Amino acid sequence: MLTNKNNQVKHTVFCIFFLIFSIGLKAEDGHRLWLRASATSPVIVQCARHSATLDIAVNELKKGWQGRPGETVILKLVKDKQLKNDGFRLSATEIQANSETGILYGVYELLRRQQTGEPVRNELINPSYNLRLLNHWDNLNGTIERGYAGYSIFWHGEDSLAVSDRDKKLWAEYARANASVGINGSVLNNVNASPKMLTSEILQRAKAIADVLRPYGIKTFLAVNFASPQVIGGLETADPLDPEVKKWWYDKAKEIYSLIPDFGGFLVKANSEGQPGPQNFGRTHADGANMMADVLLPYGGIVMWRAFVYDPSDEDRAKQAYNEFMPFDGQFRENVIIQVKNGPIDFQPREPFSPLFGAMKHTAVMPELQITQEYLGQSTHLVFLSTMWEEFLQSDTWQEGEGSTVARCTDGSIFDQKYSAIAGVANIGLDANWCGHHFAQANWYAFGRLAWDNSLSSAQIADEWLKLTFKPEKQFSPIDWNLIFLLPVKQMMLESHEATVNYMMPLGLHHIFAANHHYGPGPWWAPKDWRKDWTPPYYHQAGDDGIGFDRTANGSNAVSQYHEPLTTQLGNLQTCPEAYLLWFHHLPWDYNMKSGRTLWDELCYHYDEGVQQVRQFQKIWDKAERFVDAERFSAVQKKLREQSLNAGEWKDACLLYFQQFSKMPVPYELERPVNNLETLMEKDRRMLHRGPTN
Ligand code: GCW
Repeated sequence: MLTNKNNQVKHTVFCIFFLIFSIGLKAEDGHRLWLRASATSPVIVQCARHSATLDIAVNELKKGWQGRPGETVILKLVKDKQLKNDGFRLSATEIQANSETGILYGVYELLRRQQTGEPVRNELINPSYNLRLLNHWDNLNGTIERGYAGYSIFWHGEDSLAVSDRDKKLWAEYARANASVGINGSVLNNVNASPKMLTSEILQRAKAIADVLRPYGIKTFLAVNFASPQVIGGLETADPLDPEVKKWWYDKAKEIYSLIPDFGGFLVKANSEGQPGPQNFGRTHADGANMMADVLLPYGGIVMWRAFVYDPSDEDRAKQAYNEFMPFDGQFRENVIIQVKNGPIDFQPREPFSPLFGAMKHTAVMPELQITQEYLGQSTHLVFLSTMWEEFLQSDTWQEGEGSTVARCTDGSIFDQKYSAIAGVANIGLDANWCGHHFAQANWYAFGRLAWDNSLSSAQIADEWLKLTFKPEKQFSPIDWNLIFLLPVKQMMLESHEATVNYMMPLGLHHIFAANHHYGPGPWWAPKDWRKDWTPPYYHQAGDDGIGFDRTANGSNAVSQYHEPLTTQLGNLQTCPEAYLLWFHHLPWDYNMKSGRTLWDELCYHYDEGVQQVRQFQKIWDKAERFVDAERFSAVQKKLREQSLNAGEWKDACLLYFQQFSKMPVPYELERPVNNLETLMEKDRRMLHRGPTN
């Protein structure tokens, strides 16, 4: 009897426990991003004024307050010279700012601290960059160039321009997520811009989007096609010095500002990969950018002119943007910013920084990062990009002596520039979880946090994001949560970029993707009639004599575009970091590495290490199962399995292909290849029709 009763009690306890457990882990589709927390106690908010932005700030505090119950929080607009733009002063009970958006950012900061347990002291917090922008490569037909998370949240087709409540709800959620990490601008369409973007019908929809984004402090920008005056304006030319062309842009700007009074400006991809530009009319990049800048100036608008230009010439692609833009340094208007990709080629898994950073001393330069993982496993591979961006931002250009990091060269600390900015190519689409992979949300988050504070560490960002995104709503043993979830999963995130570099292109290898999908390996891919600079052999230069692109003085001399001591350091085998070795040097297969191994063996070790790292990630994730709701757990688990499989394919494809030249064995202590080269090449051939590599 007693035993029965005991059993019953045990059973009831178990049921209650089970109930709490399963409630705590209710399925999540990831739509709430890092904004899952809700208030645990009441708060009184004092704010002297009402406005759309301030009302959002007050509501956020009430909805998310986790501080002392019944506390009074004061939101105060001030005139404080120490505060830059959207900066704010923060204490546990008061936020002061010069602008309403500053107040909003202060509120999100305070709530984040409460949720992550970070202390709040009396602090003054200013953003690193004035403009912190997302670039959406969204086409008007709803597709997204290099998008891996479904269709566009902004555009559903040119015959589908009416704005629905669903659209508005989603745009508001998007704006809120951006504001919560400090992003304050969105370019709504692809840099490969349709001229139709500037037609009056499409601009109406842009206005509707801008109206939803505005209260969250987000300015709207548009990517424009340089030939628009010809294509939609019916003019005979788009020559930037032609008076009629100028007038066309002048009238267009007037129309845009009548719809969107706080419109931010234009983003332009000109004379790049087939896009029209001033050079089509015998004019220069400066002529083109300045004409647009003059048109936007009266309204306070800016032009972001991209430096991503290269031709199929004999010149090393890595040198071309520098060659093209340096002669114009100092010739651009004050409201032009040259937008430069982090590396000199194209968002590769690892690149040295572009030599344009710091070198253009009389022109504002802004970094362009790629949040969408075009070359980093798209929405299948778990790759936390923050470490890569941190490495880039902290790279020393030496342009104004030691410590002239890319961060300091672009945020106004070193060069006096009216506008400072940073852009990230968005990874956002209509998928329920916005980014395709639950962990890809961390890259959106990290971009915003680094744009706000370019000195943050990736460890800090990962820590915040994991707590906000995964902390179970029900209490678990904090020790277990820390030891089994937070610490190992954070470690996994921090290692994930290096792991990907290892299994894709270690030691400075780059652009060895098959065809145009930019997903799987294709070191062999080189159709005879194709542009050489769009084929992997152009980049890896593998042959019987060795591997790597010689960019020393004996080769393309790209090293000369860097400031000393970098030119010497990168050009010298003793001092060139091994992470960039094959970016700058062509070396024999038996070259002696620092480890004592031959170059060939070292390559094998890196590829193998990458595969082992992903296997380790799988274990970490599987162990963390009880701390994650079933829906997100299994989605990530499945993607990790695929990543593991792909990592193995990368390793086998590259090693078996390169082995044809090295003629050396994969070190016997390493696992043997499990895929045949022919099978992998055949897999790639089936994807060929997708188009060119670029
Ligand atoms: O790397 C290339 C991408 C293109 C992209 C281009 C660019 C928008 O493959 O899809 O076009 O970069 O940045 O302009």
